[in-house]
Amino acid sequence: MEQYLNVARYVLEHGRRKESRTGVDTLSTFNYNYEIDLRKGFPLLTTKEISWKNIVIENLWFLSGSTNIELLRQHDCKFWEPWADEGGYVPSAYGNFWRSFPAPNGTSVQTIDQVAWVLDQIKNDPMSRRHVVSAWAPSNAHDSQLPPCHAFWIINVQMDDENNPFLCLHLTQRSADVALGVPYNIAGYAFILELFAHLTGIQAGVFAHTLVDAHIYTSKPDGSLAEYDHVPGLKEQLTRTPRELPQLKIDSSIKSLDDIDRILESNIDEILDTFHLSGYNPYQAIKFNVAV
Ligand code: UFP
Repeated sequence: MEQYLNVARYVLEHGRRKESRTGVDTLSTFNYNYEIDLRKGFPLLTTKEISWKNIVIENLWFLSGSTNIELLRQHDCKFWEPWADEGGYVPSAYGNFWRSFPAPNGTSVQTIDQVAWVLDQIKNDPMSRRHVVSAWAPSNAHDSQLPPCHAFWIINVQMDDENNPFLCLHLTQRSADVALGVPYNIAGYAFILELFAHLTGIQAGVFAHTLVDAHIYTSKPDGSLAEYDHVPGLKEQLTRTPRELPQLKIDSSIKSLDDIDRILESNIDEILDTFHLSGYNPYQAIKFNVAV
C-alpha cells in the first residue's frame, strides 16, 4: 500500500522534533490526508505482517459496545491491556460512545446508538450528509487516560461513472502513531466500511484518512530511549515493495448488528471464516515498542 509508505516517508522527511506526553520524543507533522480505494483490495499492510485476527476482534468488540476487555483477552488481543483497570474496564472504549453515547438530560432517551442510527439513515436517506459517528465526549475525554484517537467519522455516498452508488468513509484521527497505530487504524476502518457496505447493500468505495498530528516516535538527541525509536524499522519498511492486497469476504449470515453480537460468541475459527481474508502475503513483522 503506497499510501501508507508515503505517510511514513513524509513524516520522516518533514517531521519536527516534539516532546510528547509519554516522555518519548516524536517527529511530528500537522494535517496529512490520503485516500484508499477499497475496490482495489483490502488495505491490510503487506510491507509488514499485521494480525488480521486482532483487527477483526477489536472492531467487533467496538461494535458490540462493550467497555470490558474480557473478550479481547479471550482472543489474546493485548491492545487495551495498558488502559484497563483490574476488572478489565476501560472508560474510553469507543464502543460505548458508538453504541450508547450519553444523551443530554431532558431528552427522551438516556443514550444514543450512533451506529444503529447511521446504518438506518444510510438505508432510508442514503444521500444525507449527516451520517456521523463521534467518539469524542468531552465529559469523558477531559479526564481519560487515553481519550479517543480515531474520534470522528463520516459515511458518505457518492456516485460512480455508471451512476451506481458507492459508500465512502472519512476518518479524523487527532493523534496518529505512524509505525504502530496507523496500519491498524486503516485496516480497522476499512473493515467498518466493508461491513457497513455489506449491511446496507451499497458497494464499498473510498476510505479517506485525515491525520491531524501524525508522528513517529524517536530517541532523544543524546541517543537515549533508543528502544522506542521507530525510525530504523520504518526505514526498513520503506525498502520493501508493496505486494498485492488481500480480499475480504463477509459471510451472508451477517445481516444486522445483532449478528455481530451472535458471531462474537463463536470460536475464533468461525469468526475468521465469517470475515474471510484471502491472498494475504506480507513481509515479516517489524517490532516496534509502544510508548505508553
Ligand atoms: N494511537 C494511534 N492509534 C490508535 C490509538 C492510539 O495512533 O488507535 F488508540 C497513538 C497515537 C499516540 C498515542 O501516539 O497512541 C496516544 O497518545 P495521546 O493521547 O497523547 O495523543
